[in-house]
Amino acid sequence: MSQFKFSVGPWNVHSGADAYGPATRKEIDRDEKIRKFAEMGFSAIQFHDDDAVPNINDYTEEQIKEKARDLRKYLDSLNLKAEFVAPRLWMDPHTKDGGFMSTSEEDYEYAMWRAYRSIDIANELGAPMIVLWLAREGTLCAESKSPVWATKRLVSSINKMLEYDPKIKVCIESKPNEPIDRSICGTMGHVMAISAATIDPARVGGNVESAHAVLSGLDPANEMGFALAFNKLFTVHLNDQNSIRFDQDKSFGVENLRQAFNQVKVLKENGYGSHGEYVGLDVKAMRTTRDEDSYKHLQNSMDIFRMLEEKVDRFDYDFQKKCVENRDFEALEMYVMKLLMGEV
Ligand code: 3MF
Ligand code: MG
Repeated sequence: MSQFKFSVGPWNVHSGADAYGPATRKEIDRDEKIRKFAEMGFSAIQFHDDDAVPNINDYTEEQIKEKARDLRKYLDSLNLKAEFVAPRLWMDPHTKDGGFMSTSEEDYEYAMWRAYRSIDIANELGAPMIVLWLAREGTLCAESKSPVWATKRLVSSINKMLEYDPKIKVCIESKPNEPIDRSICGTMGHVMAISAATIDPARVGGNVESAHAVLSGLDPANEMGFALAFNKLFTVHLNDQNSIRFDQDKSFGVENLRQAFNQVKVLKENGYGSHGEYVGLDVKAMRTTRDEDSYKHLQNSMDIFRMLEEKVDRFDYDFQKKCVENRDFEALEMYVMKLLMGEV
């Protein structure tokens, strides 16, 4: 029995459209997805602000809160929690050149409006934090803005969010590139530095996405460990990624099983989840997947996580200790391989 609770976002079930071709599956209604997530055993839902309140630009602040309250009722009826709300700052024309780091004052104001509305929605849904995936924060043309100015802009924007609400936590989902060419906050190291520079570091932490770590050329388990060392791993986005190329969001563990094992291991060894953290998934179905299999990648990811959890439970720490004492890492490595292949 898994000791972890899982979360997922509505965007994890999608129609299969990509930059090179149209949809290959039917769109599924948000509430139907959420009902199915509950049935599959997820405990919480991750939301973008406009997943929670579609067409958010068309409503007043009060109307937005009212719509969020309706959604809360639906979640309650399914015994689901809301994990976080993330301002979607990459679709609207105002966010063409980023939000918090936009050089247009009007577009910056728009980004802050979305951040404040995300906090309002989180409060209505009972979610403790907002997540900032800084999609377009950085440059497409390196000379178009100063990285010093942009970094300071990120800190001051987060400070405004912390001031707006005395309880809300801000969780940065780092990513080194895509859709931006050069991002400002690429890794957990960057996130920890930004956190320390804010007015309330305890409320600013990180979301490690496995694929984003790989895109940075880093090991996802070590990124998680780094944030855990500072008590700042607020959530995770588990998935997998074949090397440094486009962001693939493959099912958890399918590309690099040992790397996935070590992610589960670092989470388990450090009591992740004991303060209400969820094991979040951020996975995409393949374009070839049929309508009837629209949720299979999510089930597979959860199943793989649980199977790896069992492997971690069986991990022989006495043997590991002996190997470390003898500096026999050949034996330790072979033991891990055998464990993963079901040979021990
Ligand atoms: C992109 C992502 C995003 C974020 C999501 C929540 C669309 O690489 O990972 O998924 O996770 O926006 O902030
Ligand atoms: Mg993600």
